[in-house]
Amino acid sequence: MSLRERGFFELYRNDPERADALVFGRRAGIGRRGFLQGAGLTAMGAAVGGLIPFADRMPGGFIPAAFAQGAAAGPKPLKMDGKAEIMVIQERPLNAETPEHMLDDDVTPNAKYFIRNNGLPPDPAADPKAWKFKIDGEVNTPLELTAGELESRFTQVSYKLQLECGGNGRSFFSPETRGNQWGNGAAGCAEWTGVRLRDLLQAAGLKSSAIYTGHYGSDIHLSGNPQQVTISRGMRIAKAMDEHTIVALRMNGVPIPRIHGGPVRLVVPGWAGSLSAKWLSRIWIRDKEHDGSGMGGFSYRTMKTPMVPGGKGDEKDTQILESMPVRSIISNPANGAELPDGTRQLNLRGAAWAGDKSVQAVHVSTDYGTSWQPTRLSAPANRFAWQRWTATVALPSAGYYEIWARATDADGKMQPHVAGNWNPQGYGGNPLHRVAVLVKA
Ligand SMILES: Nc1nc2c(c(=O)[nH]1)N[C@H]1C(S)=C(S)[C@@H](COP(=O)(O)O)O[C@H]1N2
Ligand SMILES: [Mo]
Repeated sequence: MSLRERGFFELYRNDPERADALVFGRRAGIGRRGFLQGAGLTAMGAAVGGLIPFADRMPGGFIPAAFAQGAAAGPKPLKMDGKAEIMVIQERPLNAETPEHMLDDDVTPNAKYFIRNNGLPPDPAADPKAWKFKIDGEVNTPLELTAGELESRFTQVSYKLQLECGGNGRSFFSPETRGNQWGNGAAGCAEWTGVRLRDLLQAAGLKSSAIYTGHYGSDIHLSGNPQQVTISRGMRIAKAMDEHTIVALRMNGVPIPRIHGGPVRLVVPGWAGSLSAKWLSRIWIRDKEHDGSGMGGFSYRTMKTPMVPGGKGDEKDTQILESMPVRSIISNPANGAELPDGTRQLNLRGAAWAGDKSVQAVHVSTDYGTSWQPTRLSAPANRFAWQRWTATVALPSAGYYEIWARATDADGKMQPHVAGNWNPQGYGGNPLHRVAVLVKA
């Protein structure tokens, strides 16, 4: 990469508005962007490494995907036994995301699964089968069970379940919000095996006062203080009774790896990942909305009415984030892929999911959203599994392209072009996914 090109990347990273003005030109005082042409087109072409066949369709005010991702400083590959080199975005607590192109498997292998910790994992269990967990509160008979009893005394079920962090997509918000700056990769779809929470709640006998759950894990607060709870979220009883909400013992056929919450964790598919308590030690059945750590303030909440982006916001105008919004990813090719000269067709693969809902369509565009074509979208392996899609697109000549993917859920809701409904902690950011590719001349 030449100095000039690097300068351009840096300019986009450090001062996207100025880069944008340089490339697209801006008439003084009007703030309206022209089309990419003249010196701007040359500079952009040099920076992205080729012609831009659909330059005239590039929308105003956006950072080319080639600069928006990958070029960012920061993420380092994870080095951990049993894990692939996913991207570390925070070391303590450990948080790591799976780049979209590493989510290309129908079922996400344990090695590639994202990691989200609020505290420090507990010491490895000396005897995993002796791991204890209890259900108490608004039940007739509190249960105390070991992992071994969960396996031997209750029916085991297996489902492929999509799970994503409530903050997945946070980095797409502008202005930046508090929290881990995830792309789309704080998500995965593994096969989980365990006991339906419903079966356990029926065994304990719910009182009529039971309306909410509260979840506790045995991880350690960053302060080291054993009295302090890292995170304790809960859900309405209806979600707890869904047949896909499970107290899991196995992940993709093996005992759940420690970093993913083994020996026992909850899996609450489709809702914010924080409900899926790892190292599960207790489920407290409540007679009111749970008030544990992560239930108040702006935590895991979105705005009821739009607020000024970057403003303070009013906590009373928030609602709990439950089902996650529709999202699609392109898992092949990777952002920044270079394709051999003469390439005129490109096979795409990806995944899409939509919280409690199914996805009815995924569309792709190669011309900045001017035209869209439908993809071949598979049915989910079971409810709450993500759906895989494939498509073949034509690339009319050599040059720089962006592939955009946009999913539509069963209710007709689509991913927006930019993250909407800004909220102080950045939940629910689900803009369409873009990858840059370069067809060599
Ligand atoms: N005990 C405990 N459970 C937890 C967390 C945690 O910090 N402690 N993080 C939650 C969050 S915010 C997410 S997104 C998922 C991530 O699960 P993973 O690390 O297996 O990907 O676990 C959830 N369960
Ligand atoms: Mo999360």
